[in-house]
Amino acid sequence: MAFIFKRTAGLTEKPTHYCPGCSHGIVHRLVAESLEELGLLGRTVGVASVGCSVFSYEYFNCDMHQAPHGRAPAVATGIKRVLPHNTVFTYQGDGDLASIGTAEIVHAAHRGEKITTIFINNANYGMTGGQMAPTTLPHQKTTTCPLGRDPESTGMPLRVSEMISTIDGAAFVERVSVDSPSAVRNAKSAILKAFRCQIEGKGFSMVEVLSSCPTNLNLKPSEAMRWVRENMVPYYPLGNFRSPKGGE
Ligand SMILES: Cc1ncc(C[n+]2csc(CCOP(=O)(O)OP(=O)(O)O)c2C)c(N)n1
Ligand code: SF4
Repeated sequence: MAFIFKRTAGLTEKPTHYCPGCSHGIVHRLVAESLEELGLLGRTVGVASVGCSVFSYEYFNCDMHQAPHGRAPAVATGIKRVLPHNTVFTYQGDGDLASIGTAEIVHAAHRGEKITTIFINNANYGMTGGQMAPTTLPHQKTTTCPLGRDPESTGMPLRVSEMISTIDGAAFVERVSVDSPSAVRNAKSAILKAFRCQIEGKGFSMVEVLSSCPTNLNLKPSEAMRWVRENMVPYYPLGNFRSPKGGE
């Protein structure tokens, strides 16, 4: 009988701790499949950050490092400079990357570090109980803005991909979603391109993934996916913001 589905060698057999319907599991699978398909597993170092994905160092089947809050791009920079022939990636949530780690991601991109960042934008701080993040939508209710985010006092949500794509050292920047099968296929394609960009030495690459956090949205998994599609995608347009000159 022909195999139509199998585990990816890019993930360990440890069951993940993510809530049912959380996008972290989907994105882990896409990153792991990409590393496996590109033959990179034996020479990849991933950097886990702080947040719900903190234990990703136990899930990816490659060497992993753990960085303090927001510092993953700085840690990845050191690893890549010491091991330039290895593939190095960071896996960061929006609380981690777009809040305390804003300086790290901006300057890693600015320096053109040849690393890849997988940025999970789920519009809240998932792990610590669903507080407002820089990416929380206007009027979205969270535990720290129970009446809804007020742009008057907190500003508008930060569009990280647009910001990073203005930086010359950023070679590849794309925003994807995982709210439907076709969106998942596009997300995989972007992640493959980002890793290829790194292998070809073209500069910093980042894929932002619009993601669902059903637990803190207080929605069923399917409703949370619809919420991403109907509320996040209009504010955070999907698409490629930057690709290396002369092809991807
Ligand atoms: C230095 C430091 N500051 C704050 C925290 C608390 N903290 C842990 S996880 C987290 C938010 C992470 O949220 P996010 O990056 O959005 O990831 P998610 O959990 O949503 O996947 C915060 C604020 C911490 N652990 N360390
Ligand atoms: S709290 Fe949200 S981000 Fe964290 S594992 Fe649960 S669904 Fe995922």
